[in-house]
Amino acid sequence: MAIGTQTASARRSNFEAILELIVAEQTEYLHTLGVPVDAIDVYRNSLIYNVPGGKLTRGMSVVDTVEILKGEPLDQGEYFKAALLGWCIELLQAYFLVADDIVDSSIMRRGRPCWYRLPHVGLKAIKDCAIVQGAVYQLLKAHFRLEPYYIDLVDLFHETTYQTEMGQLIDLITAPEDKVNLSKFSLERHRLIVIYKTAFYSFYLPVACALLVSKIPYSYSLPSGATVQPFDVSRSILIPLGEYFQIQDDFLDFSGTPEQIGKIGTDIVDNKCSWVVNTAIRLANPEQRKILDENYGRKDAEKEKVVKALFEELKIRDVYAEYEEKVVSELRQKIGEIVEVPGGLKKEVFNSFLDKIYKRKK
Ligand code: DMA
Ligand code: MG
Ligand code: MG
Ligand code: MG
Repeated sequence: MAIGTQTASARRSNFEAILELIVAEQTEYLHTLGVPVDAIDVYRNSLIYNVPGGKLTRGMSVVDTVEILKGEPLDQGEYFKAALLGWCIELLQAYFLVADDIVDSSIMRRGRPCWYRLPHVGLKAIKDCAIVQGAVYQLLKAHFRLEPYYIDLVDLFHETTYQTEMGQLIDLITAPEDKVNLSKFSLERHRLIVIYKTAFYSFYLPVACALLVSKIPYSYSLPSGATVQPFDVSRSILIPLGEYFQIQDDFLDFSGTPEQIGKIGTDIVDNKCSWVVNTAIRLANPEQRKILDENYGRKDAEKEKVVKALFEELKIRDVYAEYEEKVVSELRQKIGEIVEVPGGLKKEVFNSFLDKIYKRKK
């Protein structure tokens, strides 16, 4: 079947079918190690609860990117490898989220109680997220250890984990939920948090996995004689793209209606170090800053209204629209500079991400 002719829901169910194979394979593997059936059951339940059920955009973008790079439909083996790497990213994310929910004292995730809040789980969730993280490397080893790029894959997952957890740390110390201190906030700080906490694992990691499994070389020459470093080029586009994506998310949390975004924005009451409040901090005069200091991050609907009104007064919507046009034109420019040669990077890899998120309303 040609690229793009499958419906979105067929693509999703093909991808989901691979998780079933992964769970079955893991179960079988643990059997051969002599792990008792009751322990395997506990493990399997934590996988089933925490890994599927998200948007799967990160995982599926590995498959999309491998397809774009190849320029024709993948055979079964190629599809399996790409999808498996996609699921490794989803497993890594499950690990991040289970731990994040404990640290953030969150109540719900994906419309259900957070894993650690189930009565039979509690802080045993820490063990479960450590096992899920271990499963990533077990899967990489089982399926890629004979590939020349195996160590690069392992290194990529390790490095991305380090970056993401560092982002989590900066986020936590900048915006603790119980202590409002806007003097710690700034657009620069926001940028750092977003890049480390989100952009590396959500945008760069899927494409870097796709480049590795597609055996795109680390460096190649163009007819002009110039040298291209495709991983660096990808990073230079995907990190700002990931930043843009998170800024959209922050903006929608303030501007979107619940019907539109499918959730109720809570960033103001939760004291989030979001792009919106940081932009407001930059624009506010001393009086307006005082209003922010006294009303932001409080569990109080009236105070939330005051903050929202101030955001409108500061014309955050216009600032956002301007920002969006500027960042998108810079990204299009960078993507346009890619020179395509057979076996190398393609503009479509990045345009497909950008097309999916430009002016998104949810
Ligand atoms: C979640 O960040 C972070 C990672 C690395 C998965 P968050 O706490 O800002 O997001 P959420 O609101 O989803 O808990
Ligand atoms: Mg959280
Ligand atoms: Mg968090
Ligand atoms: Mg948000």
